[in-house]
Amino acid sequence: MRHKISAIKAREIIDCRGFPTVEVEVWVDQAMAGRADVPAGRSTGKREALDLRDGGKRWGGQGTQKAVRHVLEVIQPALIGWDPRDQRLLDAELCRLDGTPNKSKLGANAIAGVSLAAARAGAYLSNLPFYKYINANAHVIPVPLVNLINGGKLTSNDLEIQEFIVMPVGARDLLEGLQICYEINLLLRDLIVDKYGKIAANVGDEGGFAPPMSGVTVPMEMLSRAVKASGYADKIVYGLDAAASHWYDWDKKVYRMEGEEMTRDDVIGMYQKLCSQYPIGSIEDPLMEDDFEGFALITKKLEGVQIVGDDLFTTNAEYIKKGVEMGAANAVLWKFNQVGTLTEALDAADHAYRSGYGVQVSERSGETEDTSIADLAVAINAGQIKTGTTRSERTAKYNQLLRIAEELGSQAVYPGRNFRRPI
Ligand code: 2PG
Ligand code: MG
Repeated sequence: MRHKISAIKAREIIDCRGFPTVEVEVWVDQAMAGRADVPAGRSTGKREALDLRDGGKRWGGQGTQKAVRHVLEVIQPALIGWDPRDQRLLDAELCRLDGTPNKSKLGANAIAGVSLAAARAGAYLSNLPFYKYINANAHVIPVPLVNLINGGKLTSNDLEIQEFIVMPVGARDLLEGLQICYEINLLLRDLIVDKYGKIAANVGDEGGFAPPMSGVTVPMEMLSRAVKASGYADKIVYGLDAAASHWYDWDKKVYRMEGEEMTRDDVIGMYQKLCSQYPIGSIEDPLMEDDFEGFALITKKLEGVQIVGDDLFTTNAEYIKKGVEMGAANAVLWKFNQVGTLTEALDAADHAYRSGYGVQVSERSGETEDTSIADLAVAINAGQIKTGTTRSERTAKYNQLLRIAEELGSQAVYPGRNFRRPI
């Protein structure tokens, strides 16, 4: 039986940073069938689809009234009568209505909201949990990447590297993995308070501590002291999101850390040293976003380490193809709103898997209480998810994963050390 979209509603809601964002509802037969909130980045890649903001005085220019209007006045009339389960067709229509390569006419936030809300409506109409609606073979519960120390654009400290992460790869399951990470987090808090005073234990945008640190030596040392004290050293590996585009000096074409200028070789050398000192399992955006060649070089040099492209690939199959051809990185950071529609994001994941690349599902630094990415991570059997530390817009995703794990029961697989190739 076909179901028809009878209305699409959209409104401004507030994200975890106090900025507006778009919420969309897809209505079928006069009842709400699917709702989705659109997250927003701050440490964004320049090839991302455009997150349309109003400009002007209201809300510091960050308003999303234009995007909301585009949903109501352009997208809604075009999609009334469509079956929300025709996801590929519907997403293609969204791209056609926009007509620009980066969704700058309607706004990727307008488009992503409709695309995801339609998928959620499809699950509801099919009477299936969201992850199962996307994939009947969904069974991998991802390893969490919990970023215990935040820097870069996500904080107000001077730490260049954006995220210092622990990955509980030796845990039995997700719950034990989370227990390990949060026990380490409590010990880390004591170390930070001891050294910098209690004011330094405030947290950044993704709920990790944001102490007055810089460089790599001090944060890695402190994190590893907390790990040792926890007794879980053999159960974790470390991860980094360097977000290197944001400490790259675009005019002088050098990297800048703790006041020192660094060449690409210096930066690669720094990672090599770190990897010889600590068990590092994953490094995201180790170099700036245009340096595909540098990514190929570091992927070769740091054999065995997952090199993830976030700003490099922006969840876009076209850039992933380029990366694969050059051997740049060996994993893709997966944020559906970077590309704009669910179909394009699922295609990007498929392309990554077929090329032997891993896929790491990720939150944005501006999130809401929408937990769809937890379901999507299981749906695409990604094997890994990065969704922050404390604060409910982050923990909501872990909590949803715990529910899914319970529902899947003995079918659930926690991939542990195989997070990059879970199946
Ligand atoms: C990143 C993310 C989230 P943003 O760089 O990976 O962790 O930041 O959402 O600001 O792009
Ligand atoms: Mg990143």
